[in-house]
Amino acid sequence: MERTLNKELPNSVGKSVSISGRIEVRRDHGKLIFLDVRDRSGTVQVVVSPKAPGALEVAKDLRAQWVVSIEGEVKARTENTKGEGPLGGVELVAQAIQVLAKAEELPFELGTEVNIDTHFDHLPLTLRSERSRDIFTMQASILESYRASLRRQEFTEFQAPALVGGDAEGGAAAFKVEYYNDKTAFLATSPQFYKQIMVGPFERAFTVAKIFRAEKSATTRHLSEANCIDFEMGFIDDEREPMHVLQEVMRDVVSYVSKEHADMFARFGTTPPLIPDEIPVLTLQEALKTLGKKEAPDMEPEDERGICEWAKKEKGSDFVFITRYPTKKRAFYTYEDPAEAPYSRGFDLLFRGLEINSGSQRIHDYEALIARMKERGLDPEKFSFYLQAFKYGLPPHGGCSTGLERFTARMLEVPNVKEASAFPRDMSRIDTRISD
Ligand code: AMO
Repeated sequence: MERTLNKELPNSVGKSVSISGRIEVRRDHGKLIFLDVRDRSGTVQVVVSPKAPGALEVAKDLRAQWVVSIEGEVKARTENTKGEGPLGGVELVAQAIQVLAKAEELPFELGTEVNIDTHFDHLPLTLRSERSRDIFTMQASILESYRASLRRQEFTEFQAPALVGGDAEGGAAAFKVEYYNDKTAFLATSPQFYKQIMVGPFERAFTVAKIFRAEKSATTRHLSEANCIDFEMGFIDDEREPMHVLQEVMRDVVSYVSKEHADMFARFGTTPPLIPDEIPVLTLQEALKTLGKKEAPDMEPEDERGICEWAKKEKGSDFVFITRYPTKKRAFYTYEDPAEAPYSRGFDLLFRGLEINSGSQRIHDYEALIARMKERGLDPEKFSFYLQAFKYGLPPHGGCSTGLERFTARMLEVPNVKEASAFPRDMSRIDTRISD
């Protein structure tokens, strides 16, 4: 019999159908066995009774996570036996059960809270939990709406390389890779150079890129491999223009996920983010002053949390921009207007206590860029490929990068960014633990 998806069962009352899915729970009630069977469209209750002795015999062996096909008749449940969820109004009375895959006894009940390392050790299993499904459904929605917003704003998507000849950030630690002819290559720390080059052909370009960071940071904010959504745009006057595009993206994403995933926000005990008409913008020194702190070249994680609390309370915003970081604290390609020195045209976007995006206006003048490289002790010869973009003329431009895992984690107020990476890599793990 052809497969019917669980979501179709409310339209199939009285009919005989075949469903396929995974057993979430088996409950024994006297002579009856109840199964909760999940497929991609939802979970439905199956009743197995002695009226179908063959099915009952199979059902006695079934356990959580077994994969089955079940034929039976769809019945409406009465008002006082209705279950939870959108399919709680119907059940399938089993006539025959076929086992497609058995599962060994689980190391713990799925959905119960386990230590985060135990969760990561068992990802092929734990990713099946409702919590993980929610996180990665949310992530997919964020990415989809982020892309749609950039396309609407006339950006063209391109694919950036993951294998590169050097480190684009001139400072971030890179992973080395053995390349041909004894050449060392690196895993990209950022698609930075490539998105700037793509301003040449497209004026407005974006990419969803893997970034690899070898910093020895064992925190709840750092992954060794992350996904970033990077855009770059030409013909700007200053950093306010990419900030404005980013603000529109954030508004589009928030609007989409608020509409699509109200139930998820509730399950995670949070609410859709607040985003006012204009996201508040503070210079670094204004932010520190607001927090009652002395002048400093950067913000500590506790300052990021503090200023986000302020923005929420005083400005009704879960987002806040911080601008005017000292030029020397930013990447070498960051533009500094002489009138604004020693502060640069870089910015960060903080969201619910964490930096999720970083960007700037860039140096677009060839000679000025070479001068800045030399100032930083970087050899322009090593950047000759990238420098061609400037040698042959690039308009004033700027852009930024959002960390997808950080954005997802803060969207659902998940405390550890690693939980928002389906297969997290960090100092102690590539799928399995590197060492104990
Ligand atoms: P930056 O290094 O700030 O800027 O990275 C941009 C964004 O990427 C995310 N991110 C990370 N997420 C998880 N783990 C990490 N180790 C990690 N490192 C970075 C953060 C961060 O805000 N080229 C510039 C961007 C630009 O100027 O356009 C850059 O790479 O969310």
